[in-house]
Amino acid sequence: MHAVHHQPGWIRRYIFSTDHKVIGIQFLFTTLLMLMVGGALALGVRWQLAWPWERMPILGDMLFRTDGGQITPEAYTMLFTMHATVMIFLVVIPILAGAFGNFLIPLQIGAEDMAFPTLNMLSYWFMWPAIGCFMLSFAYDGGPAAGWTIYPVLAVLPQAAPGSGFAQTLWLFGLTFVGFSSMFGSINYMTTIINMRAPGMTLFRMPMTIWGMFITAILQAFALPVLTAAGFMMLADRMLGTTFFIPGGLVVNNAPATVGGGQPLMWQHLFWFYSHPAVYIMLLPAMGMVSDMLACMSRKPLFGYKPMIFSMATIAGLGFIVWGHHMFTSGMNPIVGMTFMVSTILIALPSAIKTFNWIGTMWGGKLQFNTVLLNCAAFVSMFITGGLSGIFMAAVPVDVYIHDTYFIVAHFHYILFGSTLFGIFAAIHFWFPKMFGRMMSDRLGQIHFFITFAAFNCTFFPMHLLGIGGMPRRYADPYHFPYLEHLLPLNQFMTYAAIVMGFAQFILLFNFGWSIFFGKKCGRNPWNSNGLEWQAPSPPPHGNFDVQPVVYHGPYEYSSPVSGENDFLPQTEYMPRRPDQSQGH
Ligand code: HEM
Ligand SMILES: [Cu+2]
Repeated sequence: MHAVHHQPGWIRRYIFSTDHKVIGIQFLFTTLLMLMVGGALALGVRWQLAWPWERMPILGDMLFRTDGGQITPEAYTMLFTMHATVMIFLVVIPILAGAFGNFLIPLQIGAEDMAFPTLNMLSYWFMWPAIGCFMLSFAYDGGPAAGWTIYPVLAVLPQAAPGSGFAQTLWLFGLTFVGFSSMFGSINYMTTIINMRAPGMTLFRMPMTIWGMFITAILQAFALPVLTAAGFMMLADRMLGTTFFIPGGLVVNNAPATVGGGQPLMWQHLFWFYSHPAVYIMLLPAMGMVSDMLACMSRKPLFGYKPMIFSMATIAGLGFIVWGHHMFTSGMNPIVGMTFMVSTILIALPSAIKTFNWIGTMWGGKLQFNTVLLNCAAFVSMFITGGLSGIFMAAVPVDVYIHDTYFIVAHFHYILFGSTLFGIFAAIHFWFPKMFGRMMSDRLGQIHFFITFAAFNCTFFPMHLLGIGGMPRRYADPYHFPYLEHLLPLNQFMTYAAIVMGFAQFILLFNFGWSIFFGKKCGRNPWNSNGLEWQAPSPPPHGNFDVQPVVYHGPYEYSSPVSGENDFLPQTEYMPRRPDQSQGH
């Protein structure tokens, strides 16, 4: 199907490669590295909440020497700001779209590569200036500290707080670079999925992974420009003297009153107009991948394929009209609040359809109890938990009480860690054989899963209780308030669990690194799966397939009566008519 590819040099092949598989794996390595950085920052946050104002062992003397080895309140603010920044912008978004999107899209639709390979390469390389800006920002006054939501005026006026100086400017540049990276990816994914599908790969024969990536790319393309523009406006406020977000007459830190007629609230609107859709950017690809893996590991067709697609599209559409649920307590008109409340609660409907369909897929299936299935099941159950707390918060009267408490932190960790990250763990184990031609150890995978799953729930479930008990998020010392003092032991328990969870990730990294070199070699289709990617060699060569694949049916023909003694039927195999249909009645 394609001419013999010339062999480019080592640098063009592995560093500045335009091959979607190499770029995907580059994204994977980079984001796994960033996962460790983000995890370390989180442990810093947990240390402070468990043992506030105590000398931190080993690291404390290195990092906070002038403060007696203690985390300072400014440093605490920086820690949670950068933890969220790293996890959202350098781990979850790029691992889903950048790593798995890149690796899987061309393979699953039967294409040789992406539509714009050079743009694809740039999308990876724009991550590095972003990482550079974010990391460099630590060097200025201890790092940016306005939270990942960078609300004005804290984030706009350099005199507002120590971290609001040059560190915040660097943060905004970092955000701009990841924004470019994501946008390059989105354009590529949309074009590739629309234009480069193999013969026979109609839209409704595409695996759910592709649907997830496709809908995410569209979401990204519509939502991201708003954030980018808002980011430029804030940069202009900081550097060029505009006052988009700066109100007049404000006195901050005894400095002279600010001049300006801007609106700090406008930032919140623009930010959440991007960042609510962004939470689906952080979820839909994982939903897609889990749907594919669950069908394979249950040896059953995906329950309700089209409803699954339509619910994803509905979630994405509704995602654009719910941003105000982050601002219920900002003084909005109750009628507006009610509108946002209703639209938000509506999202529970398509979410529930998806949940029931995943359970329906597993129901009565021949469940293969391996690392992949376990992580997928965790994805589904943690999504239910996180979704339920979402409905609580969506109700205005409830949210007025729990807004900005640890309840919120519980909610989004159940969704982002409990579901997305477990989905990613599953995807790593599932597609690793295709990436490297070897299997990861299932035993190590299961050990990693059980420790992480137990520790995850011990760390995050109590956050619901803290929130209902009134513990605010983002306070360096909540125990300063007598009504929160009794929460200290629970916080210490959570920190122990978080430390166990952090160390358990070394099992994953070890399994990953070891298996690249010493894992059991595998053939093309170790999971007996139907997707096109399993028809290519493991790992696929440059250009992917040895013959142009032709698609005859959807990817979920598991245990079908027509598949003969195999319980699966690859998309490239012709599907004979069912015996009852051939009778002609
Ligand atoms: C049934 C679906 C969901 C509902 C009803 C829902 C509702 C909400 C509401 C009302 C808030 C704001 C609470 C407050 O700050 O007072 C919120 C916060 C949040 N949600 Fe959800 N949510 C849902 C699903 C999701 C999903 C799927 C994700 C991510 C993949 C997610 C991620 C977040 C994040 C990150 C925040 C906090 C942002 C911050 O303040 O830093 N949510 N959610
Ligand atoms: Cu939201």
